[in-house]
Amino acid sequence: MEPKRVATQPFTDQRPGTSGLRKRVRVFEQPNYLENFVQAIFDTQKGLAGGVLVVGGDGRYYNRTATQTILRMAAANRVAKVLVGRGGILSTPAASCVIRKYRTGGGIVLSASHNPGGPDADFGIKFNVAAGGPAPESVTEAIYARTREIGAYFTVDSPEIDLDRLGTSTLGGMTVEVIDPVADYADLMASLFDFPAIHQLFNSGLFRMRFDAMHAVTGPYAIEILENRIGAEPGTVINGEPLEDFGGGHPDPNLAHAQELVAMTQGTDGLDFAAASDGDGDRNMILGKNFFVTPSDSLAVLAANAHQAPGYKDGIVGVARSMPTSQAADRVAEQLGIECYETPTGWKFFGNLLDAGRITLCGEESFGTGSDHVREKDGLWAVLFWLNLLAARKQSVKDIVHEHWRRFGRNFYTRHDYEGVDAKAAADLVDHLRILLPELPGKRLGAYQVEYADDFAYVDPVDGSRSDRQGVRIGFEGGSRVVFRLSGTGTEGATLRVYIEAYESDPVKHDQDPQTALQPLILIARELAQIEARLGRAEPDVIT
Ligand code: VG1
Ligand code: CO
Repeated sequence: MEPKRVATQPFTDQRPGTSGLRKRVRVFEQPNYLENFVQAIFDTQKGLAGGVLVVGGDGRYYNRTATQTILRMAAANRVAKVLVGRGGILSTPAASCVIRKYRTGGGIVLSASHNPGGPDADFGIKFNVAAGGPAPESVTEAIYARTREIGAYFTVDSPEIDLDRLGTSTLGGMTVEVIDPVADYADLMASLFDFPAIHQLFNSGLFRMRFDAMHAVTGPYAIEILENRIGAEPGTVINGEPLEDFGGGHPDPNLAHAQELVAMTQGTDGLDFAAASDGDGDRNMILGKNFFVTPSDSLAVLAANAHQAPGYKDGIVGVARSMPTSQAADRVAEQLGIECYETPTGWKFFGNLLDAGRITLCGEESFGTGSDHVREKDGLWAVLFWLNLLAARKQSVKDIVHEHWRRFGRNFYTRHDYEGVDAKAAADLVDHLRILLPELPGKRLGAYQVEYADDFAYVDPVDGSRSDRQGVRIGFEGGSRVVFRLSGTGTEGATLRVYIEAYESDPVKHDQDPQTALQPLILIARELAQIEARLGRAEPDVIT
């Protein structure tokens, strides 16, 4: 089976965003579109030839087609072996786990994460490096540069590989091993958390929980881990059957898109614990009875309590958070006397810090939390960590968080998203803010005194690489902040994200609703950015 060279023309729009290349399925279905991007990976990542590659995705529409295409191209590009999840499935954290465990050369992950799926919705592809994490900017930029000049791709003529049967077959000179997508990941979780203690909690008769897989990839993972291995009652996992279109839903675990689950936690009969994950399994939402844990707080609580889980019993060496994430984790790091890093948005920026052993835990405000166990954020991991805490501390979610606030103070936090706005108007809005920046320090905005105002730039402390223009931030005296940035994961128009944070040390005030507590800052942010005038939107589409 000789490699076949197919002539192609470059596409101009294949620059990866915050997390890989995400486009409408219709865009990926154009002849050569997927092939060009995949060939650009092989052309730039020379080490893949002769090595082992992991392939898998979140199971959305086009996952299987793309998997077959990638397998043929991998064979033509002289990859020695591909490990592929059964059915073409691997959650994003499971892909990272497999890449690392079998010391492979990297992986290709097929996902558009929390974006809807289906023939009229979104698809995505990204390359993860041998350490298991999303490729750093230097690599994604090299892949993009290659897509701009590509003239041919390589494939083989072959029948489809049977992706549904575990075991090994060959494709040209390449070995294809279809692996159980859940087993390695489930074993890793069992090594980190106290499954027997969680089992006892489940069996106490005093604890009711649900995990909402949102008809996305985590269903089989959650059923295996929570129900089969730990012994939660059958039916604990809801919407557990993965569907190519996620049942028509928006597989984004937040207060706007997981309302069914939120409702189950409310009232006197509400569940004690509920959690959800996103399309590709790397996000998490944590809910207690009548209580929502803000992701930024979740990171801080896990950092403060990490030693309670067996996998972290010796404590943590440092934490990192993305810039727009609240500073709650910083306060924990300060008390623990460990390093705290502030990185740009996107998991790829945590990779070097994790590899260098400078941090153990990291997280983002966008429902992403993780640790050095893999190199992706990890939804079920966060859920198990919380269950482990609940079992160890024998307290409710709400009590754990309130106690945390009493000890460290509360960072009130919210994110307001203006979705699908005009891309030019959104870019102009950010430019307008950039122009304002130099005059802001020292100024009074309402009751707040501006301490600093900048466009966040990050110099990676490990390799010295620099990333500019990562978001406009305006910091006020006392630790309050507003941050503005444009989304890098959308596929239509632009999305403006406004992040608002205020610190409150007085426990008497900790019970306020964040939207109320933050109202003055919300208004300042809207006015400063001229949001309504520029975007024609009086209110955000999504509040998290
Ligand atoms: C969003 C989030 C970001 C996250 C990224 C990928 O990016 O804000 O924190 O890392 O999605 O998450 P953006 O550029 O749209 O703000 V997911 O679950 O794709 O893997
Ligand atoms: Co995701």
